[in-house]
Amino acid sequence: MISYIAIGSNIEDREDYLKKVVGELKKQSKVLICSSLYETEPVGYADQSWFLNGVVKVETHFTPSTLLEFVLAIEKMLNRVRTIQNGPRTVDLDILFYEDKIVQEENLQIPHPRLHERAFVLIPLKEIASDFMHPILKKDVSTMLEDLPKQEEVLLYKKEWFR
Ligand code: PH2
Ligand code: MG
Ligand code: MG
Repeated sequence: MISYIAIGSNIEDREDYLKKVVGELKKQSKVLICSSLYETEPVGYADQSWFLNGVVKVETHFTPSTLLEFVLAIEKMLNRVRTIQNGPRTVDLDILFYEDKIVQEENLQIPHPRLHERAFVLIPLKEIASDFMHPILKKDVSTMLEDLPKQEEVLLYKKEWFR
């Protein structure tokens, strides 16, 4: 099954944390493509450092709930401490899509409920999946980005960062 996962970090060494994330993902899934990394203005809780964000496309045999356990285990392994909601984090992994499946459970919503509001997700996602259709909104990624009224700053940081 194909899944798109958003990755982010705003505690140094951000790039190194994201490389470690991809290394961990590779242990139990096939990482098909990584987007470029972008330097992004914090959204929500503003009094924190800028993030590095990207999106990876993986092929997995996990079910959605097992994939969630797997990404939470990676966050835990890389020392994510949850204090302030939306606050600084070593690594954050958010499942954006899982095939065109819709999951509405208390601890897991797929598609990610805020992905269409976030330029820091849509810009890297567009690089690797511009035509992918949101199964609820029925819009592809390019259209969701065009329809975004206000975009936070998202600056290209590095193209080839992981092979
Ligand atoms: N993640 C959040 C809240 N705000 N802002 C940016 N720029 N990048 C993020 O990954 C991010 C955020 C919640 O997970
Ligand atoms: Mg997040
Ligand atoms: Mg998260």
